[in-house]
Order: sequence, then C-alpha cells, then structure tokens
Amino acid sequence: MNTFKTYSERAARHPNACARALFELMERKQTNLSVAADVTTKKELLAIADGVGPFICVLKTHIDIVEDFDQDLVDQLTQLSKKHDFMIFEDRKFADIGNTVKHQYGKGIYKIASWSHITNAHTVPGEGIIHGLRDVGLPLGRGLLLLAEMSSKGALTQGAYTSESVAMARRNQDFVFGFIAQHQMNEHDDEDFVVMAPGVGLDVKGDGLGQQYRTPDQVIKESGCDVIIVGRGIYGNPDQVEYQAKRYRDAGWKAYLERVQKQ
Ligand code: 5BU
Repeated sequence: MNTFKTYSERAARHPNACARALFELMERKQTNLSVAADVTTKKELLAIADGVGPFICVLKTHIDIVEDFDQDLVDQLTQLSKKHDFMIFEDRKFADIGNTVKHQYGKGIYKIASWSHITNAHTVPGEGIIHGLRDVGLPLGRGLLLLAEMSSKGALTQGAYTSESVAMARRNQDFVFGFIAQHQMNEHDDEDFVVMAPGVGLDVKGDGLGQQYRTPDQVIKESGCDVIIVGRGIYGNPDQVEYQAKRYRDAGWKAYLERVQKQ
C-alpha cells in the first residue's frame, strides 16, 4: 500500500508533476507540516511565512481575508517560497460551474493561478468544476485538491459524496493529485492520492465554532494522511510561532517515520 511507502518512493513513481514536486520537497526538508496562516494583514502574513518557512512544506493561505492585499504581497510570498523552499496553497474552495471558476482562478484581483501552486475545489457542482480549473491551471503546472471530507462537525462531506469525489479525482489525475480529507483515500496499489488534513491540534479538541482537532499521530499514523495542516495551534500565540512550528513539524515527521517503518 502506498501509505506505507516513503515520500521519496512515492515521488519516484508518481505520474502527477505537482505531487512529485511536493513529495520530493517533503523528503528534502523532512517535514509534512503545512501552516494555515489565517491572518488579516500583509505584515502578519509575511512575518508568519518567513518565521515558519524553514519548517513547512506548504504555506496555506486565505488571500481574500488580507485587508491590505496587493500584488507586492504575492511577489513577496513567492520570494519566501523560493527562499525557504515551500509550496503555496490558496485554500480557495472553488464551488461554482466550470466557466465561472475559470475566471475566479485566473482573473479578478487575486489572479490565484499566477502564484498559488495548489488550490482546492468542492465537488458539489460536478466534474465541470475540475475541467474549468484545469484549463487555467494545468498549463501553469498547478495542481488541484478536491474536498472529499471536511474537518468540521456535521459536515455533509461523507458517504456517497466522498466516494463520488474520489471517483472524480480518479478520472482527472493529470490535474487532481489528492484531497483535503481526514483519511487516506487509495483503494489499490496503483493509486496514490495525496491527502492533506486540516483540523490538527496538540492542545485543544475544538474551537467552539465547529472545528474538530485530532493529533498528528491520529492523522498521519492512524488515518494515513500525508500532510498536517495547522493554523491557530501555531500562530495563535504570536510569541511562540517558531517554537510551535518546530513542535508540530517534529510530531508530524515522527508519526510519518513510525508509519513507514510498519511496512
Ligand atoms: P485551524 O486554526 O488549525 O483550525 O485552521 C484550519 C485551517 O484549515 C483554516 O484555514 C480552515 O479554513 C482550513 N480548513 C479546515 O479547517 N477544515 C476543512 O475541512 C477545510 C479547510 Br477544507
């Protein structure tokens, strides 16, 4: 099973360029940590990206919450992604018909496709959403994750919804390389979807607004996910951002090593 293979073994065999680049980077930096930097000013976002940069494989953004967004912000994020060797994932959660998401992805104020290596989409509109995003993203070497399972309490992403989402990914593996989910989704050996899991925390179980946290051990070792996404657990206390990033990086990597040693 691919879950028990190392990230570099998976990089060597993966047909999707974005997945290959990610696995190689994870092995090179020895990290499966993604930081969700959900702050509302350019200054804070850049400070977090620079501070956690050495410890992460992916910086996850919500660019539309930044009050003083400008092109200089994405230029600086791009420079930081090169300086520290991480990928950028704009967690845009596209959810419209193919024609509309094409414009939302490539145009408007944010021009997400021009700087974000990875983005994601809900599958609720059907497969046209993937085709629309692919028209814009594939020529730029971008990759897409589908939302197969959400972390929040009462999410409707379960059962047939989740299995249909996996089936859509299977039919579009040139562009779709994995999922946002809570478990690994591979059904056979020739399938190797990357799973990034939000809802990760070492100290608390929830946030009072529906978020549910599991530990890196539960996410990586028990559920077979590949990347832990951590937000407030890392940037919640501004004095401890680097300390917490190292702590989660170490916990995620230890869980991964224990998982692959089981093979
Ligand atoms: P937190 O501060 O660690 O709770 O932040 C989690 C981040 O992951 C935040 O940016 C959410 O928008 C994002 N997220 C999530 O929490 N759950 C999901 O199912 C998806 C995204 Br999809």
